[in-house]
Amino acid sequence: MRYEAMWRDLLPIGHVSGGGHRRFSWTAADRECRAWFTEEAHRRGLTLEQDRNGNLFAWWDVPGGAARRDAVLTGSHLDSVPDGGAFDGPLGVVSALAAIDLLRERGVAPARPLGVAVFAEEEGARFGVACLGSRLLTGAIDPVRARGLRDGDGVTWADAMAADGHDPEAIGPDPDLLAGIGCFVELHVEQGRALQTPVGVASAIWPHGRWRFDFTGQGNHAGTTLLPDRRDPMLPFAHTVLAARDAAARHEAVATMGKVRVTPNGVNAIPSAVQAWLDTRAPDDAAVRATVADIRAAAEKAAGEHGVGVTLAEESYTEVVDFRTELRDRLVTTLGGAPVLPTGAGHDAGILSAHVPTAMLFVRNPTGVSHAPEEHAETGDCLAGVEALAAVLENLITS
Ligand code: HGY
Ligand code: MN
Ligand code: MN
Repeated sequence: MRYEAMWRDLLPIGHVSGGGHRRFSWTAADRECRAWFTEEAHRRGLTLEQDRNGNLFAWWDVPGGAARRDAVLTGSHLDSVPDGGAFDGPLGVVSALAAIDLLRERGVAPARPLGVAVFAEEEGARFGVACLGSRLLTGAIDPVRARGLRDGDGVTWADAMAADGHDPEAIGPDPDLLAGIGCFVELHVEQGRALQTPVGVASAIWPHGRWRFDFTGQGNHAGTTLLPDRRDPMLPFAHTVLAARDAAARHEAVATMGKVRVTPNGVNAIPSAVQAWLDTRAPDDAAVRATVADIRAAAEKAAGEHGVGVTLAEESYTEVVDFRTELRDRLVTTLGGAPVLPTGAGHDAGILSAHVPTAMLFVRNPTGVSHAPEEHAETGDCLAGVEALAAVLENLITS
């Protein structure tokens, strides 16, 4: 089993001096990640395919098997948030390949195809919509909108794909590929501190969404513009950040404003515009909507007081994902019992769950820290995750 060797080769890709990773779609780091996955797939004699949306699939097909029907799919993603940790995404991919190694060492012969997926743009870190690859595959996003998504430099998804040699006009739903998938099981590092055993099973993904505020004021000189003469968009933005925290506490939700873009972003210039993104999540939809409504009201009130314009656009929203299914119970039974817990983190499994039976395995994260360089999981727990995934996959591909 090449578990350590895979990490040795993968960890340095996109690693930055601050200790985290920057693996953004259609960049050099992404190309290196795809090359790494391609090599690991070929090393195992898996059939590697890239779909029309940039998702990668490595298939262990049944010898002489007919077309892929009722396939078992596992895997996750390799892209990261800015300065992301080593495990969010890669643990699911490395564990899937290592589980195949174990199954082969144990002489398991699949009765149905087993695939390992690497979904594109799961974090939405460059183009703004999370799980873009799985949303495109399932038709959960309009390909026209997807082609036009822009990164911070104004580069579109279409341009970035084309620069990497792929046809952006081809992106969109792939019902044939989807029809061949019988179930999807994603292993992922847990991104909270609720899991107290090496491995757990997901019960649900909280509803969550991303919104963009656009505050528009009047650019001006920082030294010569008197306070009463200012229309500074930074002020209602500041109010909105604090209002987000208050609203989340009020509605037992979480709200984050972690990304802001200031124009012109000069020390001695009053900004003309501030763009700020809101990420809000809660155990139920009503709490998310109520939190966003309160934050919007606070932003509009503060903007009005400062003579600043404000608009709010919903960029993506994911309904609650309920994993209480026969597949989840089958995982728990196969593992001889396992803790079942919800997560506030979004995953491709959440997108696919609307189309194929889907379940998730979590591996303990002792600190709960994620989306940061300090993200960590103990090797012993990760290897327990590989064993659990191998047991689940063996059960699914042989019966
Ligand atoms: O944002 C999320 O929850 C996931 O990491 N994309
Ligand atoms: Mn993530
Ligand atoms: Mn992830």
